[in-house]
Amino acid sequence: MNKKVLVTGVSGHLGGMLFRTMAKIGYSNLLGTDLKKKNIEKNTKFITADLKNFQSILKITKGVYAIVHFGAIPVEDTQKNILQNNIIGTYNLFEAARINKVKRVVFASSNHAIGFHRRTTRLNEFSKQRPDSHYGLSKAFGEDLSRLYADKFNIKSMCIRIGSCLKVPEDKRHLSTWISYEDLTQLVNIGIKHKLIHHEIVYGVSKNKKSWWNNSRAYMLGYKPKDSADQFNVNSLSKNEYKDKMALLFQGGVFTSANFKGKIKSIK
Ligand code: 15L
Repeated sequence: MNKKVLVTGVSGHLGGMLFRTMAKIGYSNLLGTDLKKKNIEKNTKFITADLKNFQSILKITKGVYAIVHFGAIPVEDTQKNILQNNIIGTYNLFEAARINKVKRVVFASSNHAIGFHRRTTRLNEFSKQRPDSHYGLSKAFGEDLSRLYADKFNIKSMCIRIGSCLKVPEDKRHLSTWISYEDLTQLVNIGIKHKLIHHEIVYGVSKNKKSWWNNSRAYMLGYKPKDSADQFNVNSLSKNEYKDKMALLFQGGVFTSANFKGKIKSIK
């Protein structure tokens, strides 16, 4: 594709990975952005910008066809930091996209938007959001914001509720939540190119037997995961999370038990 695609958060783990893999699968007009330039290969286009600064986002979204939005704090943080970086940052991005007539956004949502669902509940694209943290709440907000901008302004979007995107699974929870770099790249590519997308929620997960998510909507859109957590040796995976009994009950794991003051029994 030679239309201009902006990737936010390219100095980070997944934004950086996508910036590299998308160039390899034929995106010839990529622009990367982040707060600081880190691990960016030579001969790639990069502009330093702060998502909190609307004017600078307005500038870098000019002439852009699609945005792959991975620029955010990727874990739990203070309410203030999440509000500024993830919520206001995402709002600025969509508003700039509307003004500059960007056609598509692929939004990096997270399993933490649905983290307070129990591990025994199988979810699909219609399942209720149940954020497990300020971070998860910012992802739920991004999903709703993108739905508003799709319905009201016809900016097509795909929200990927990413499980655990790592080179290899590292603990037992990842047997359910893991997604490989290649499979995530495939989903992002569908989000940019699929003709029938309006607003989509899909799960960013490989073909894991133990997955908690019915990802049939992603399959309908053509997703064919190549990898599976099943291929890894369970015995070599870290069992550390098993010290936290509450985390074991809920899909969001340790994000649910951190600072928990509620009643586990009441969370059905
Ligand atoms: C996420 O959304 C985080 O960005 C990542 O650091 C992991 O915690 C992942 O979810 C996960 O749930 O494994």
